[in-house]
Amino acid sequence: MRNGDFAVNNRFLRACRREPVDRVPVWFMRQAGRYDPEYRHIRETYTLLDICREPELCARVTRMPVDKLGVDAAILFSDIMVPVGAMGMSFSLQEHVGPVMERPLRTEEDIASLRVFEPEEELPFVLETIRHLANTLPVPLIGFAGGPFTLASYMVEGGPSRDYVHTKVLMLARPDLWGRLMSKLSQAMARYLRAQVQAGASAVQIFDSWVGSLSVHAFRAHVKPYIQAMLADLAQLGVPLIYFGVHTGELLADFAEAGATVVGVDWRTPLDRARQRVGTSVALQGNLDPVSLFAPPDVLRREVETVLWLGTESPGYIFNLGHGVKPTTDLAQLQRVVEWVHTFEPKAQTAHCTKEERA
Ligand code: 1CP
Repeated sequence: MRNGDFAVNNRFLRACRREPVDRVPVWFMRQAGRYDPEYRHIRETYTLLDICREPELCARVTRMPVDKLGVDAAILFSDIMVPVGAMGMSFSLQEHVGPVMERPLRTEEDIASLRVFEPEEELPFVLETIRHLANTLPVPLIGFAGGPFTLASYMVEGGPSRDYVHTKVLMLARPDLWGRLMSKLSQAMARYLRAQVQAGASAVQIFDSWVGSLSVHAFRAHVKPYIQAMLADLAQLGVPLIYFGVHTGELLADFAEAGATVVGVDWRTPLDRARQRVGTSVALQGNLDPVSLFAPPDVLRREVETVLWLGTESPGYIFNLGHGVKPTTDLAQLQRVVEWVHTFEPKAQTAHCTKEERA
């Protein structure tokens, strides 16, 4: 595989397809961000949304962790809220808080006024950034969008929430309106992700970070059908489709059943248990506790190795954290993790042997 004139490291894509790899691939959710002094310096002049709207700068920020950490994939620098603006809802990203809506979405009229937008028209800067990156990056680029439940939670609550009261009450008490909201969000995000792939993204991740706040039966009744439709639509593109949320141990089997080809796992569920739940037809991604990056290097190394042993028990494994890099993480710790992952012998992945055969 080549991007422009560069030979591209494709072990990330191979692992997504459960093919043998020379080394375990690694990238980190939120790998571009505040832990990096160069990013903090850029943020003194530009807001996060300024960066997203400036293709050259955005491409530079996307690339920074590839050069500094040696990760095997880049993730587009953006935010899950960027397309929410394009759907017609105003918001701001507030320091130490996160996304805050100008006016929360609560009524039938609010839902009716949401636009399933045309990405080329509303977010041309995202696609321009991707086109630029696809020709220059030495690793595959992951495009992304928020999952419908997670986006709905910000829109309906008006900002970050602990218990999602308004969102869940809308879902339970007005399933008709909830269905309209989920349809619009899943259609808009599928269209947005399709445009990202057409512009040059080699894989996509749906960040449904807060979907694990739902019971299994609520997920099945009120969210899964829309994820399934989204993933079926995107499957035609032939790229890996990663679906991720935190606190989702009980939902993992449903994630695989819904059509994800890579299932993201948070740190609470051991990867061997995750594998039992999802079966062998999907790849797994995860799941080092992001807080372990604050432990001394020898302790961190043991944690990394535990994750690696469990992850490489079966083919199709991508090392990652169980959630995003925390802003005060030491860059040197992330560099160490990449080195340890890359020097680990991925026995099961190359030889396809079982745990018993290896013992
Ligand atoms: O300027 C800043 O540094 C503010 C922090 C920040 C950053 C770095 C925000 C505000 N967004 C981002 C970029 C971002 N957001 C990326 C960058 C690409 C990467 O390197 O990974 C990505 C993938 C996201 C996705 C995102 N935004 C998610 C899903 C992933 C996750 O962490 O669960 C969510 C939930 C958001 C909302 C959001 N935006 C920003 C914050 C602080 C939050 C979370 C607020 C909350 O806890 O509810």
